[in-house]
Amino acid sequence: MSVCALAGGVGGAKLAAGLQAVLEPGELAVVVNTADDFDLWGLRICTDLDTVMYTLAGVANPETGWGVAGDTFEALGMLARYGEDVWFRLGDRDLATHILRTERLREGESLTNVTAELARALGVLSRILPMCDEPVATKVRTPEGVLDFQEYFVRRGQRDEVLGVEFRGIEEARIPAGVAAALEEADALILCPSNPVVSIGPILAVPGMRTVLERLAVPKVAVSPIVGGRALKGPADRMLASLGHEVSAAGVARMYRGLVDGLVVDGADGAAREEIEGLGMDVLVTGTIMRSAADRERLAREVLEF
Ligand code: GDP
Ligand code: FO1
Ligand code: CA
Repeated sequence: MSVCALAGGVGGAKLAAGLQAVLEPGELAVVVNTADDFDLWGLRICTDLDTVMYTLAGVANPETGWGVAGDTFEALGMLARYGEDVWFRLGDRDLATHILRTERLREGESLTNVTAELARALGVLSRILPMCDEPVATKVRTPEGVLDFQEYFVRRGQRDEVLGVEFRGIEEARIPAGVAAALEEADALILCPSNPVVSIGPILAVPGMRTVLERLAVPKVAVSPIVGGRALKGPADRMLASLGHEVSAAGVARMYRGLVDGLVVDGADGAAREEIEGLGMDVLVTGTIMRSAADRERLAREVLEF
């Protein structure tokens, strides 16, 4: 069974890891948000791609969900000695990924090919596919002005109210051949529990993507990242609220209406079943909080069955 999943970083990667564990090698393709990508010290950093790659390779830092397990920060310490502001925590092992990726991109290789090369070397048995090969950059409009995504997310700790988001460069983005092929082959489409605005949002905003996905004649299921009216981590709840969406599983259902046939919601949101079914979606109510590898696999199995 071929499965195509759409994912951002930490939340998406967890379900992707569960799917990879319960499927046969090669059956999973993960289309990943690249609008968080940015340049730092001359290096191209692709946070969501790396989070998915490290998680699927089993080397992600279990405490943070991002970065490499057991990483050290010697290079960062040296940069600090040179007087650099080291607000973005790049580990020594993680730096190797950025160094190699940057070199390959500079040689003219596509992000799709570079990512495949890195993932293969780490032993990843799934396809990790950037949503596009063109650079796209999320800009966050706040009362303090327009911020680069990582400026908003990491440097300022998501403290600013989000008045709007823009995916700069998205008009030039094209659906890569590898993504088109993965979607064509897929027997099911799964939207992971990722931030609907800044993780799934950019993927759907690649020109033509939403239409292609809407027309896919396979079962399509999303897992709600909102549990009991809150995000488990990060600013998704406040972001939905300030952008005028309802902060609930039903609010997520409305955002994905016409795109998915089913929504998986947490036990805490069981009362929303009728409202969501009223939007024309099937509902699966189950435990969706993934704390352990066993949780990820159990949820992945239930999602596939659903
Ligand atoms: P990021 O790119 O690292 O911010 O990660 P994503 O966009 O992929 O995921 C962020 C979202 O994942 C947040 O809205 C969280 O509420 C959600 N999330 C994280 N862990 C879980 C989980 O175990 N279960 C569910 N249902 N949602 C989760
Ligand atoms: N997130 C942080 O909150 N602080 C960091 O210093 C940080 C460093 C970092 C380095 C590499 C990487 O791949 C991810 C990193 N993240 C960090 C996570 C990441 O930037 C965010 O979780 C996502 O981009 C938001 O979706
Ligand atoms: Ca992200």
